[in-house]
Amino acid sequence: ASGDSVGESVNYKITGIDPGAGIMEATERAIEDYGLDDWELVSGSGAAMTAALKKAYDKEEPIIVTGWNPHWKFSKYDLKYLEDPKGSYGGEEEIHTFGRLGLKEDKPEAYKALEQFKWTDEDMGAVMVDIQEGEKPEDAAKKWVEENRDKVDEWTKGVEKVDGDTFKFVYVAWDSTMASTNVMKVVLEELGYEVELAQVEAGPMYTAVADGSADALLAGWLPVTHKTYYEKYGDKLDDIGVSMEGVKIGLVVPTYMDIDSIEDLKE
Ligand code: PBE
Repeated sequence: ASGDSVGESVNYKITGIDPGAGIMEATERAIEDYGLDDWELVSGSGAAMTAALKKAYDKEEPIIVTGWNPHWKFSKYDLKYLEDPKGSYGGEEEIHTFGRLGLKEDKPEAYKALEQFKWTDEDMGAVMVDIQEGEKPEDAAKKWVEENRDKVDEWTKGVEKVDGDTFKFVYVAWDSTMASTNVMKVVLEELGYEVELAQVEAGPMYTAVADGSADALLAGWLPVTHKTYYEKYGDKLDDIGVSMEGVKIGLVVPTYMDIDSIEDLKE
């Protein structure tokens, strides 16, 4: 109701995602940096966050979520990032592909495809929207690959086919990561690999590649989002390449909310 502070209107809650996500650490930092002592970051999952967002949005109620690009929610709802003058969330980031040490020697063909894998927010968005609308992740990925042969051909340029070698990706159930991991699964399968996807939490995703129990992960957000993971495991990872530039994290609200900056949460 009018007259209430933003904090009161959302019970001083920020709707977060899974506790291991880098955006959760960044949000705890924002709470510190901006002196939001009364505020609480509530953890859950990517799916619970988007469900809460939809529920609030349909009733035009206030809500503050941890958000990131690429994400289908920006095509479905009118949303805005809160300005972050203190830079708690960093700036534009890149998504890195990390492989286990020794991958280049053991699976040079898959390695080369991963090295050449690079796409855009718009590309990934098409896969994400199909998944969000109910298509199976693997079917949405196959459809994208069929419709974007020119791009896939760039990734597989000069890559020889293999005969049934295995390849294991670890991933977290973040919408963006599900899209990329399923697309690369399809691409490596076309090259002759038998590809396994293992869904885990963020910490185990990094440890699996660092200890060699998985071959690669496609969700290395740097320099800020996964800074802590990278400091811990970086020397046991092969930084294979950057699959996307200009990605971003922050606090996101519907445009009907009358605030613009994280600083407005103090009032
Ligand atoms: N995300 C999506 C992840 C990385 C990919 C922004 C939710 C995070 O660790 O916060």
